Amino acid sequence: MTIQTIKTTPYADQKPGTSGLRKRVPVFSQPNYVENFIQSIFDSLEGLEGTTLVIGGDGRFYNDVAIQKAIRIAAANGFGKVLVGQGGLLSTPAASNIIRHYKAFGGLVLSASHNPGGPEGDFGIKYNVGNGGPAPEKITDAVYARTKVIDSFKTLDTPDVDLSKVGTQQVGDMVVEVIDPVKDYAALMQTLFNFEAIRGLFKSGFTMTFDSMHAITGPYAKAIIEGLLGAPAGTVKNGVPSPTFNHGHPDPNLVYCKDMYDLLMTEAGPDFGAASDGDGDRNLIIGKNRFVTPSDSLALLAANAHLAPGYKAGIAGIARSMPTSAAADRVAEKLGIEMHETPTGWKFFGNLLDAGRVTICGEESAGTGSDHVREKDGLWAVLLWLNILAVRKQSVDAIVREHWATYGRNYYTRHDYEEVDSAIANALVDDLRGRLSALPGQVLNGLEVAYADDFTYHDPVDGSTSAKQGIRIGFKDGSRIVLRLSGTGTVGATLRVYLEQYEPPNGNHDLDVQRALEPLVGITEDLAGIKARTGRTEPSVIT
Ligand code: VG1
Ligand code: CO
Repeated sequence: MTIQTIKTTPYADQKPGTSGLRKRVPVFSQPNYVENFIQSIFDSLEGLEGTTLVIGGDGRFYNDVAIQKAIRIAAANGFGKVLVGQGGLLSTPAASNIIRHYKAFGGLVLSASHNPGGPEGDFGIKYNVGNGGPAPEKITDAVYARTKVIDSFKTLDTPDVDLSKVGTQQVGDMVVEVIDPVKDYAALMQTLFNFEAIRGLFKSGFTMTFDSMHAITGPYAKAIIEGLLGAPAGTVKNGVPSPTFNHGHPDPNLVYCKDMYDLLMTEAGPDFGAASDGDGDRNLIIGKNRFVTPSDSLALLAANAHLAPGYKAGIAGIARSMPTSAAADRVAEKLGIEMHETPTGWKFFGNLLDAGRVTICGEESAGTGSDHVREKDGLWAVLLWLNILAVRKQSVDAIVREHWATYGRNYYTRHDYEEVDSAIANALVDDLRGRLSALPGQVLNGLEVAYADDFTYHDPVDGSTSAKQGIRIGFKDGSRIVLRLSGTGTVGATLRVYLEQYEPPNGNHDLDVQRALEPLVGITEDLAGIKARTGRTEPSVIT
């Protein structure tokens, strides 16, 4: 086995987005495309010689090819050891845990998350640092700069490594250890939650359905929910990871989990329904007759976290991404703890979690997590919900209603316009940005604008600044419109419009969400002209 230095030429499009580099498989399959990116990551890191790297992916199409490349490049670049999930599999939160648990230098997470997979679908590569979390912008910027000038990469002349069995093998001077993807994660969950109480809940006749969407959480959910927690076999649906996600779209929302939603809205349906995405970091929560929005779920989990053993001493603070509703802010206020508003993307929570300033974080895009790892964690959110249900012995619906009666309700929706022409989307955002300074004080559709800006985040821990993180228009009554372009889409641009309206504790909590937010839709159209500019009469996805 000899280390080879192979000449290469740069690709111009390897800029990491909200969560790593995501492209269609045909793009990733171009000669040296994967090699260039991984070598650029390693070139941007200092002190990796002899250290441990974690590698795992969500099992999507091309995972098996990319993982072999990654192992060879890691060996040729001087890593001492690679820890890889059996079959090349690791959920994103499990990868984060393994990096932390084994004090690895970092990790490569191979996933395009909730994006569809397959030969024409999406693939992705993300680098996580030693705290287990996504690399901060300082590193992703350096990686991108490197991809633009890279002229060679190092690899090893060696056959594929057998990832099918747990155990240790040698690749050049590097050790490859294939590990059980589930074991350490399941152990961590048992330190956080009252498994006995949840077992009791299932014994009492409580029923649930968990949809793994043919993606990575199948083995985790089966081992934990059906295994350790004793839920009946069949509770976990679609639990075998498939390279194409069975030709589905592993995004746990009301569009792609509509059947489950419909089932939960019937008397005959189970008490509780949940799902997770391609790489297992997102969650969907539906109680009987009650869908819980991710923003509400964050607030509810924060308000009730002390009911789980891992959080019984209370939480230090809460952080949410800027477009996420302010429901959690009201909980933080009541608890008298810190509240932080960060840009979209989990990488912005890392510093706050490391500094112990926040314990629970969340995003409106179905991501919730805590300081147990440095990624959002789908199954964690489901288990915390189960723990809360087991202790409170109430239905999801009753718990949600009580919450609104205490804190008020933040009506909330997100309208996505997918695959919009990039030039049109950029012009739309630029034009609106140019008009923001004139908005405060104006009355639009009966609502007075309190502030209008393009969100800039000042990280209170390391002092770094991230500008242009999304347009926010806030109104005097607490309503809010947010507009931003997605950083995870792979075709054209995706315009996201986030709408929110606050209804106090004694207000009307039973309005239809889309109806309640109609006035804000009107204001958005007047301001941004989405229909006129894009020709779209309605959003592609409403969540
Ligand atoms: C989206 C979500 C964001 C999330 C990101 C990665 O990003 O809005 O909240 O952190 O996906 O999640 P964007 O830039 O497309 O809006 V995942 O589960 O795809 O890793
Ligand atoms: Co994901």
